[in-house]
Amino acid sequence: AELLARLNAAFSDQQLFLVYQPQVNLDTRAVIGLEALLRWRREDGTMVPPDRFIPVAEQSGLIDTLGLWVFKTACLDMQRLIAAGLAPQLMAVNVSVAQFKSPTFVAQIEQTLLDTGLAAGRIELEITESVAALGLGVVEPILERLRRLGLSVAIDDFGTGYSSLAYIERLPLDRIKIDREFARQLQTGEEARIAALIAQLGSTLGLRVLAEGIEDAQVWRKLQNIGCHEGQGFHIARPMPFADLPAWLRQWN
Ligand code: G
Ligand code: G
Ligand code: MN
Ligand code: NA
Repeated sequence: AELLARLNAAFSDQQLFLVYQPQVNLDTRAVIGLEALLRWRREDGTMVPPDRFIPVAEQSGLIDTLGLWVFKTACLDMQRLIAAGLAPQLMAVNVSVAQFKSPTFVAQIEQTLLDTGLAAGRIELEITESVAALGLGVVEPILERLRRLGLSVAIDDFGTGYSSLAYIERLPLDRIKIDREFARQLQTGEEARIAALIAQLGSTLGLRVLAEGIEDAQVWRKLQNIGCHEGQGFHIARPMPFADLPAWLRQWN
C-alpha cells in the first residue's frame, strides 16, 4: 500500500519515464524495432525496478492509466523518430494481462493512435504467456480486433512460463520472443535445444522469432546457427533514454 502511494505520487511528479532498447536483424544488422521499457527514478536518484512496481500497479488498477501513458508516450516518441527520418519499422510496447483484459483496452489503443496520428502498423504489442490463463475465448477476439486495426502482436518471455502450443498455433500472433534464459544458457555453453525448437516452431507456424538477452558476439552467432534471425540484448545496446536514440541509430550501421 505504501509503494502504491509512492507510485501514484511518482506518476504525477514525472518520475516515470521510458527507455528504448533496439532490436536488430541478426543477419543484416539492420535495426527492426525498439522496445519501450518503463523506468521509475525516485527523487533521491534511486531506481525502482519494474518487476517491483508493475505488479503493484496491476493489483491496484493503476496499470490502466499507467499503461495508457506508456503507450501514448511510445507513440509520440515514434512520431518524433519518423519525423527525423530515423525510425525503424516497429515500436514494441509491453502490455500486462490486467490491461489486456480491461473492456476499454482496444478502444483506448485505437483512440491513442488517432490522437497521435501514428499508423497502427508501426506498433507491436508484447503480451506474456500468462494471457493464456484468460482462456482462448477471451484472448482470441481481442487479438483479432488488434490485428484488424493493423497492430502486430508478439508473445514475450516465451519458453519458460505457461506455454501452450495450442495457443501459439491458434492465436493471431506475429512474433515469438525467446526468453532471455535461453541466451544465458548459450552463453554458459549449454546446448541450445529448446531455443532451436522454438526457432523451428516459429518457422513452422510462420512467426518471426526474436531472441532476448544477447550479451556477446558468440551468442549472436549461435542463435543464427539455430535459425533465429532477430535479437536484442546488451551486446547490441542497453535500453537508453529517448534523447540518446538519434545518435545511437545514426552510428549503428
Ligand atoms: O526493463 P526490465 O528488464 O527491468 O523489465 C523488467 C520487466 O518489466 C520485463 O518483464 C518487462 O516486460 C516489464 N516491463 C517493462 N516496462 C513495462 C511496461 O511499460 N509495461 C509492462 N506491462 N511491463 C513492463
Ligand atoms: O520481459 P521483457 O522482455 O519485456 O524484459 C526486457 C528486459 O530485459 C529489460 O528490462 C531489459 O533491461 C532486460 N534486458 C535487455 N537485454 C538484456 C541483456 O542482454 N541481458 C540481460 N540480463 N537483461 C537484458
Ligand atoms: Mn518485453
Ligand atoms: Na522478455
